[in-house]
Amino acid sequence: MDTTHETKVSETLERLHRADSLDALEAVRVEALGKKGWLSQLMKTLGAMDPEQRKAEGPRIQGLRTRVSDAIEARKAVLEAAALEAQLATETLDLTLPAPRTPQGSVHPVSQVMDELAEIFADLGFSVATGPEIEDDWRNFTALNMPESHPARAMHDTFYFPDRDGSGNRMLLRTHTSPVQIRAMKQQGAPIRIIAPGRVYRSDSDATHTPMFHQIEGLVIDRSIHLGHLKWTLETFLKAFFETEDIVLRLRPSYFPFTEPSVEVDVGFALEGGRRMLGGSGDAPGHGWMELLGSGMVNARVIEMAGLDPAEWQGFAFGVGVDRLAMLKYGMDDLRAFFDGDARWLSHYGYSAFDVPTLSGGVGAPRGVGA
Ligand code: 2U9
Repeated sequence: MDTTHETKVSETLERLHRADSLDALEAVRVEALGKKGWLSQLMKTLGAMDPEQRKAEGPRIQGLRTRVSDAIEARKAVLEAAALEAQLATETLDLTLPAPRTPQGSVHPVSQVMDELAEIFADLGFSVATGPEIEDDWRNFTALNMPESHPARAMHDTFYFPDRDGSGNRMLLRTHTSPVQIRAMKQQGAPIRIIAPGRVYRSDSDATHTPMFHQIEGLVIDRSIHLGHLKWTLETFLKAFFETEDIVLRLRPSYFPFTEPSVEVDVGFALEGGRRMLGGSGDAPGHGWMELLGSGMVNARVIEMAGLDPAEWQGFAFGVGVDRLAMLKYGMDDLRAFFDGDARWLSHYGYSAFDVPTLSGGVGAPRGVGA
């Protein structure tokens, strides 16, 4: 046994025992096991020995190394535990400090208005129906009394797919949500009371038209439904939506292929400081009428094509742009901004998911409406 090496090991173990910080420990480790450390140098001498000598010396030197490195690890564990203890004893956590701010999303005005509408119509006994945005020609046009040659198809210019339906017509992006009502009538029959909210598409683009926009359509089919029911329903809905009793409607004769008679609905407003404020008759001095939505009694041919007997069943339908309703209620003036995804616009016009809801689910309507 080489007593010099044993002495070195004892010395190293002694110094390790005295090392009172991780830095001090590291210094001892480097002196023994660092590149130039005495134990590393000793290990190197093994390479220069002849095989017989190496066989005798190898296990001994390796044993020294193991004793030293085990002792280093053991001391390191003790010092690390002590360092953690010390840190825990001195560090405190102030739970009263404000939490760091995390970016917060908001509810898009279209989603907000959709929710409000679903709630208002739920109170009137309507359920929500949905359907695909890619439709066939029959459900989007023909079943709504717009056969292939019908001129009204031109107003619904849309986006077509190369894929064809069973009749050889190209599939298309729906131009209104009406195909949803056709599906519902065929599946559920009558009576029926539904709203169909969703995205619709037309080849149109300017400040008030985007190629994709949102619609909500309503459909009531029952026995003995008449225009009076339509007028009451629309009036009740608009009063709840705009959160005011002062809503005056004007029903104007119009034409849609899917309704007969067809009625366009205007709402009275007052001009106050250049802003349109809903309320009052549009015929009063300083007032005007603003077109809001389209509606009518469902055309008997549509009822028939949906598989119901028009002698037994009749009803009313209406359609309105959800984006337009949002603009009017919340005062935005450019429809395109709705779909730009600009975070600044969204944080200005978006709604907190935690806002206290009003009766309609809205967050309190400013009475001024967009130009
Ligand atoms: C069925 C039968 C009839 C839905 C109707 C309108 C009138 C209408 C426009 C409002 C603004 C479209 O978003 S808009 O550009 N809609 O004027 N929509 S009646 O009539 C239907 C729907 C389904 C089965």
